[in-house]
Amino acid sequence: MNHEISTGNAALDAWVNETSALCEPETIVICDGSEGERSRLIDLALASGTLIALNPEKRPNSYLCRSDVRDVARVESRTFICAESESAAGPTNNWQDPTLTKAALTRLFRGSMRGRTLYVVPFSMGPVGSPLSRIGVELTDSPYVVLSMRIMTRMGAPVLAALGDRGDFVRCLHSVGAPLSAGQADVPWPCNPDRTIIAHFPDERSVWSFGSGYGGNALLGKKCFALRLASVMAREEGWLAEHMALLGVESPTGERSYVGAAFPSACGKTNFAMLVVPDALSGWKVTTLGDDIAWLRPGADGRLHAINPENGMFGVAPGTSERSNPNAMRAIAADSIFTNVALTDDGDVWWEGMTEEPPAHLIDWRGRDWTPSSGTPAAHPNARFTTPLERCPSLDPAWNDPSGVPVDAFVFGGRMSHDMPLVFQTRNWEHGVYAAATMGSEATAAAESNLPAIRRDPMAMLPFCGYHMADYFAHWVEIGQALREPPAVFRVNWFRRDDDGKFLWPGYGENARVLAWIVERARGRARATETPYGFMPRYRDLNLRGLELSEGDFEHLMRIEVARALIELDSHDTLFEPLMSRLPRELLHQRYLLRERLHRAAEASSGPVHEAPLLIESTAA
Ligand code: TSX
Ligand code: MN
Repeated sequence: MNHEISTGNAALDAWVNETSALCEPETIVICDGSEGERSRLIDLALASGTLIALNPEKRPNSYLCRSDVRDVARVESRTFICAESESAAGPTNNWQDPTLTKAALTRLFRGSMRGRTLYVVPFSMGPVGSPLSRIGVELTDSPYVVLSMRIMTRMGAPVLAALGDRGDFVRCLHSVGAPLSAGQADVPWPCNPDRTIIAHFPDERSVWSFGSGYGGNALLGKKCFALRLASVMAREEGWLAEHMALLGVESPTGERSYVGAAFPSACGKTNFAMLVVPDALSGWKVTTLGDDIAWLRPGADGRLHAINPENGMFGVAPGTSERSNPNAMRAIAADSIFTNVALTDDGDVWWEGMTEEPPAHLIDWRGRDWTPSSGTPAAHPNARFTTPLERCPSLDPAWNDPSGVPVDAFVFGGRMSHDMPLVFQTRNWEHGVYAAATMGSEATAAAESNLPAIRRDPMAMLPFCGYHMADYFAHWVEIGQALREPPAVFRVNWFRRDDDGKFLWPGYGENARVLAWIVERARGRARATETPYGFMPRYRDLNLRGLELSEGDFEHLMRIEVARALIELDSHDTLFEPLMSRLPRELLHQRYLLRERLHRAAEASSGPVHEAPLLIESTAA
């Protein structure tokens, strides 16, 4: 059991040896990221049944993977922030004592890799060698994780070279937690759901993940490192690690703007990141840098500069179609891994929403025969595609630029059937932080009132912030105050409905009309009117050419009913109350100012407030 480890980095060698002594793998492989290594891993995964080769004519170089039915999503209840103190983690995180947790994990990991190979996966979050990038190493006993990390991150020998003999790295330890005894046959998806735990140690920049092989639980560069640990690093070092898509917007004059966009789950963030501009908006173009995470740092020019730390997309498959996301459909046409989707009779993949008519026969995500009358989904609702960003047809030319791109605007959105307008620009940075902090999506309508319960998800970071959410808000306020040109901040809502329940806004590619107004507005050009919520486009301020959107429907789409807005405002307290002891005064001030603006609007309007939206004319930028 003595392995000669030589990665070129003494600290890494020592950590691998220490881990090997604890987990007792049969062999150790240091991953170089080569094509040969990839094909060896695929052969291994095919032999064990972990992967199924798809029809190379339909889906070249692509594979299907079916997880254990108990291991299909992130498990927030078993995800812990093991900060020094419970208050450092804050009331929105699960906290556990770091010393006790480390001791328990050490017992769990003892012998956990028996009969398996320990893969050493060096990876860079961000372009290799960029000052905005950070290096991590994942030690894992899952070939599926290695193959996925090879898509989702820059991985292998170039990263070890960049790390050098002295470089520091984030330690990511992962085991599926299912040791093999000698001669025992493996299962396609080994895991240990009863003992799953994902523990983050922000003070030592490490994460220990046991028992799950799935997505965010196991691909530790993504949510665990690039958001939970990185948010802590970012706060200490004066930058931001955000749950944001990153996109470029090119105007008809060839001017390029960059936008960071944060949405809670099920709002179509990946679709937005890869949006195809309709013909009616000729000359405008949207390009993609990333669909999930952005790292942003103040530059010498007083602006925020962003990179996407990832190298691939790990997108939800159900609902992805030619209509909802043609660029994604082209990206996943080859070189992709599909997890928990359905298999067609001709060796291709299918999921709910991919086509209007389902195929007559499929093998479902559990490996069983399926027909449209089966009464269960053919693909798991959280089924995923894993595909390299480089396959994305709308890829932005700067996606791999080590200096990142300057961000002109932030867009925050949620899913709201009522009340929340299609778009508004916040009045200034602090107001933007307030609007981002209070964003959310509606849950099912509350029984008593006819106002739906809103699940707040500040900056879409609730499950991903590695420290106290109030300190996170304060960090946002500070970052913007130090910028000479902070990004303009917008709220959007694609999901408002009319009285018959019909969506008022066509969404999808047509969102480019809103995006065009946003970037023009960020540059001080587009016109707007002042409302209690901020600056809003009038009917004539948005390019709505070729859309059948009546002025009446537009008015409904943008309407602010003051009485309901005041109730909405009061409900922000549910979010703030547990954070109150550390909440930055700027947010309390913004809440006060918003209330004042709404009260003034109520007084100014004659007659019932719900019939009188306040639209004060203004040309101010
Ligand atoms: O992703 C979506 N986006 C963003 C796209 C860039 N979805 C899909 C749901 C979230 C996963 C949307 N659904 C969007 C949207 O903008 N808007 C809607 C609501 C909607 C649904 C169907 C229609 C219109 C709007 N149908 C017709 O107009 C025919
Ligand atoms: Mn995400």
